[in-house]
Amino acid sequence: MLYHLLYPLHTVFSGFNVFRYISLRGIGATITAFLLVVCFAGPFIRLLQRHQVGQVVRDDGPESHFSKQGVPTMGGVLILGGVLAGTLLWVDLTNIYVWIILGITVWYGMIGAWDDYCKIKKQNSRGLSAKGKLLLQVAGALVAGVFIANQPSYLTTLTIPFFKGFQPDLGAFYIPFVMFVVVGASNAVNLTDGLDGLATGPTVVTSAVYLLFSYLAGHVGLATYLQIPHVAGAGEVVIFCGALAGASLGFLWYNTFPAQMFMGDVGSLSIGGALGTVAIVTKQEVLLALVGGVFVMEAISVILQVGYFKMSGGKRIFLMAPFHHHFEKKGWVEPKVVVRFWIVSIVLGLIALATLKLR
Ligand code: 57M
Repeated sequence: MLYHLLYPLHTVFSGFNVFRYISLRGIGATITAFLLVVCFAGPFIRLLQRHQVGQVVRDDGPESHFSKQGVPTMGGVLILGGVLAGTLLWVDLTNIYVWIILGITVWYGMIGAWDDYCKIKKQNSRGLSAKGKLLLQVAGALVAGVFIANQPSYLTTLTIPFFKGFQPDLGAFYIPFVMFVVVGASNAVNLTDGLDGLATGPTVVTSAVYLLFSYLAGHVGLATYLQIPHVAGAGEVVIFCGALAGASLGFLWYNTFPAQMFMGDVGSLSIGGALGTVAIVTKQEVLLALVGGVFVMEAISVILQVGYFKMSGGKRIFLMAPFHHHFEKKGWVEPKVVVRFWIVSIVLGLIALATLKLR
């Protein structure tokens, strides 16, 4: 909004020329989202407590989690508020990619909020049916995929890290691929969000890395120099990534151990859907598996555990899945598991950035 209100006034006051710069608006969105979440978190937590919006903890999990019963949840509403406010205040509102990303973020947030509401209402950890949730996620990703693939200058090729020359064109199969990435990322973040700050930390890292990817993809000179796909208009996604990083940092202030608030499915599903869509828009789809390696590792641990559990008649590969519970069962205290997963996330983010030059 500020871009439309103040930049045109640069002819009157040259200082407003700065609102043209994506870098400045990205920093503005980050700080705006961070401050909004931090300032409103206290009243929001009290609101959740007043309305008994408290976590229902599964009885088959680690004993250390039983004390978490009743912790205010659905803090993801606050994250979404910060992301929307930060983005809409600083972005070029005519950018279609940002609206597609916001659309997925809100749609997946609504799915998660419904799931959270069902869990709280029924006072059990089941919520929406897995099939129902998946169907709604797939439908949203399909719409986003069709919109993205039909943008005039958008290429349906795949960017493979380390291989500059090899960019296979998926054609019509790009849309199912988009659905796989967006729905997969959403559920991977959802599974990861099982310890205080565990999903929030890698969200900040992934948002920051994709903030840079957005800037590079949207800049024709830099994209050409780095030999990565140029996506006209992707530069505005910097503002969204900044708002997501800022809002997540603000939420982490209250979600770090011992958490005063959980994000709920409203937060985890929307964050994952948003990151998946950003990866598609910036044409760094495959690299999301590296940058978001913690999310991928958690999801794979569940797939392997459940698959082996069923095939072997009840045997387990890990002490418990997702992977973070395995370390809890090994006796690691919760903050140790979380901070070590953050460290892995940061290292993976740095390796992903290095691939820009290692091609
Ligand atoms: C998402 N939700 C947390 C909170 C958060 C197939 C199976 C692996 C599915 C999986 C599952 O149900 N995942 C759901 C994980 C839950 O967190 C809530 O959910 C939101 C995110 N979706 O925002 O509202 C619990 O996680 C803890 N938590 C924190 N701090 C946070 O900041 O401590 C969350 C956020 C919260 C709280 O205790 O209640 C969750 O874990 O349910 N199931 C599991 O993950 C279960 N694993 C399992 O069943 N493994 C079996 C299977 C694979 C055969 C096995 O390995 O043998 C574990 N999760 C729990 N108890 N809580 C174990 C049972």
